[in-house]
Amino acid sequence: MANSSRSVISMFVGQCGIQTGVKIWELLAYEHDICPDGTRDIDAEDYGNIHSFFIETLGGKYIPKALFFDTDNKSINEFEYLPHKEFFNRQYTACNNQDSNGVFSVAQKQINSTPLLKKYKKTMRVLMEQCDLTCAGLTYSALGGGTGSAGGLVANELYRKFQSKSPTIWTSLLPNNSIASSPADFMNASYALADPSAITNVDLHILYDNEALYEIAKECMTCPINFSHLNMLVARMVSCMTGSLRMPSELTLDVRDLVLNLVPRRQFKYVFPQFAPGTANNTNYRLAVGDIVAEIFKSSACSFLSKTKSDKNLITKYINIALLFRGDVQPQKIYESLNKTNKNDTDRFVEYLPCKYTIGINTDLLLTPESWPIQDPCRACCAITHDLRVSENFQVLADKIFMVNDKEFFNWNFDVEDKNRTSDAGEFLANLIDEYLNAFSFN
Ligand SMILES: Nc1nc2c(ncn2[C@@H]2O[C@H](COP(=O)(O)OP(=O)(O)OP(=O)(O)O)[C@@H](O)[C@H]2O)c(=O)[nH]1
Ligand SMILES: [Mg+2]
Repeated sequence: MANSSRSVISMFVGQCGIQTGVKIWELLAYEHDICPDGTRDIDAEDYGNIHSFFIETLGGKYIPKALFFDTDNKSINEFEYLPHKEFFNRQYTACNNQDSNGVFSVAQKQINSTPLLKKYKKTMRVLMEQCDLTCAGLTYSALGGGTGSAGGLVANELYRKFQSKSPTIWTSLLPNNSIASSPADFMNASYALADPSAITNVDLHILYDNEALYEIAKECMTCPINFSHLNMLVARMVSCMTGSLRMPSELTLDVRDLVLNLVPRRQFKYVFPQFAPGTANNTNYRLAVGDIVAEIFKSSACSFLSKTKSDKNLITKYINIALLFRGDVQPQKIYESLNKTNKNDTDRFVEYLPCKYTIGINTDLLLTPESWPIQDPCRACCAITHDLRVSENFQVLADKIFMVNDKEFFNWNFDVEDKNRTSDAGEFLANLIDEYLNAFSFN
């Protein structure tokens, strides 16, 4: 059933993207009282904007406005074993049966030279027909995966073709310092970041890594940690980020505002999330607004990107921070806390932008499904920060790709085209790092 709500289209690409998507939708369904089979109690409270993220079918069920895309079929076939299997409509999935073996150019060829791309386009068209007004395209994938990188680019590009006037946000897993499934992950990530299509078709790029997520998960969950737990943390971030589009807000901050406020120039669009409270004990889960704000600025405790030099010395500098609050929070308390926290620290922000903070408040509590091993805090904040630490993480990536480039095995797995891509990607990263450093030193 088409409806006139402003729709957000979510696109989940590759294994990491799809598995993260499963947790995101489990959480969004739970927040909107949707059962695992897609039905919804008619007496359930109407948040008003349920149609921004869900399609109401003719049979009265609610299903995600989402596409799932992979070169192999493993992650999509897993839907069959989920309690939510009926909720994930196979009509909105597209896959082949062979992954890229972790190589960007192989994934690119598979996508472009098989019926997969045609199928994906068709799937997207069918989904778009369900949505009169579309206000954002959100893509999720691992930049280190062959499919996550090459397929992520395709997802963003196609969305842009269908909807040229609404922003695209790519939330992606960056391979990090110590954990990556293969050195090729670094190459794939750098190719995706430097690809001309990413430069033109992605408006905001949210980065996180598994090493940082493991650290947070260890603090707030007592069970042995696996990917699904890391994906729960990402799902909570997405719940905060999209709250204003799905439920009534005390202070609205929707995904378009995020792009407007966090991206001062086209090339500066790389941000990363933090979450407070970052640890789970009963005291922390009742933290006052002031303590939550202070925790965000301590940063290293709850950041979604691994620690860097700046974290340790606390000399990072911000362009802008979006603070998305959930729960029992009054605006006045936030303003007081921000003034207090930053009173003696005038150097913390670049000075040439009109505002330092962008704030959103949804007073609905951040709830999590009962089976998730995380407590529900009575107030929480997801901060999306644009700051110098991003360029430090890119420096790590740039160093890695030149290390991998020198290795013999690179010649076995990659071809001449990839070698050229590596030098282009290295140049792109070096320029970007320089531009960031200049922007941060200029006041
Ligand atoms: N957080 C998280 N990371 C994952 C998950 N699944 C895989 N990863 C990480 O993602 C990176 C590889 O990406 P995948 O998503 O497996 O690859 P892909 O996009 O399917 O691409 P192929 O190489 O073609 O298989 C590795 O660093 C994995 O550790 C997941 O569910 N959650
Ligand atoms: Mg895969």
